[in-house]
Amino acid sequence: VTNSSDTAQAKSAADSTTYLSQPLVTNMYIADPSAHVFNGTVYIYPSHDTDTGAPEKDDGSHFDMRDYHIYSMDSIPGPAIDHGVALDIKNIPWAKRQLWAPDAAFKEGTYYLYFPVKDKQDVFRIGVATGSSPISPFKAQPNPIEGSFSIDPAVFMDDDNNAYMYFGGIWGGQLQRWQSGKYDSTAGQEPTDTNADALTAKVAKMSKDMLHFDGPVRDVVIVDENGKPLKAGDHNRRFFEASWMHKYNGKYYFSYSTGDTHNICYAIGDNPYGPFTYKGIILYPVQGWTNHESIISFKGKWYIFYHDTQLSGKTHLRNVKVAELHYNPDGTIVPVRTYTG
Ligand code: FUB
Repeated sequence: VTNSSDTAQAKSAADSTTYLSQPLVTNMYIADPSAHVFNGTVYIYPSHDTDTGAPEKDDGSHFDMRDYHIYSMDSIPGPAIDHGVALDIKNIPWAKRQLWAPDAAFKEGTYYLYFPVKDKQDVFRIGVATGSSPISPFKAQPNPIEGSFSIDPAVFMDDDNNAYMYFGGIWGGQLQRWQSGKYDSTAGQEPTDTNADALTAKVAKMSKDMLHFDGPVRDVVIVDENGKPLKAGDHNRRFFEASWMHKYNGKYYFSYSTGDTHNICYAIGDNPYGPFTYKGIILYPVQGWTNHESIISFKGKWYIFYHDTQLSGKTHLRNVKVAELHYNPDGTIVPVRTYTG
């Protein structure tokens, strides 16, 4: 027999063992948090999840987002302040639907908001919008970035002021449809030969004005401990989506989601183009199908931002969280487990 107070205590105990960190924002569903430190403040550039009734499919139709809100935090874990709508799909002239995971960058007085969205032909492209503050409202360029495709842009500003965009996502993110260099809507989700090299993320150097690609789009090659590219059948380690780049002790850490196996993994390289050697899992699976990370240093500590579905229990209505990250003396990352359900 339990009374209501016993029940409340039991629930609270279950919650604390299931979720080892709590949502930063509880009045809206947000996901895909790209965190940056600008002028000593943490800004989060997330997707804004909504339920439009779009059906749940492998092509990700149920992630049917229409605008972005930006959040700021003076300290971690918050509070996170909502700065309202920063960009609405109706103000992106070439966009049709599905405003997915964004990122932001700053250069010479201008803030850049990068975003993937399907164009009028239902093909994902990557666009850019500019503003004068980290929370701006942002004004979209009239066309997508020339030569861009697929989803999940992550723009990394190196110490020498050169910027690189990492991008791509397979399955609903359409990366597999660009293998020949031209869009092929009939391409399967992944190579059928499990011993073929896995599809992988793309990287392009950004032009000085941050609005174009400067040079070719290259593969982000991730190799195993023997120097061989990861294979298509290696679903626990191969790239799926959610690229992020951060630098630690002069090394380049490329992180990503493995999608259907739900890990956030990382690989280390000596330069922004790689190759990157696979090192392990950073964040074990959370509640919900997707996960999407960003990694920053703030006030002398390292953090990983990510999402799960604690608030809704629905895969397309997500909430953002943060956990501290720790590095071993050899530069490897201590894996984080935030969900014990
Ligand atoms: O939010 C829609 C998509 O789900 C993102 O672009 C992916 O990274 C995944 O989180």
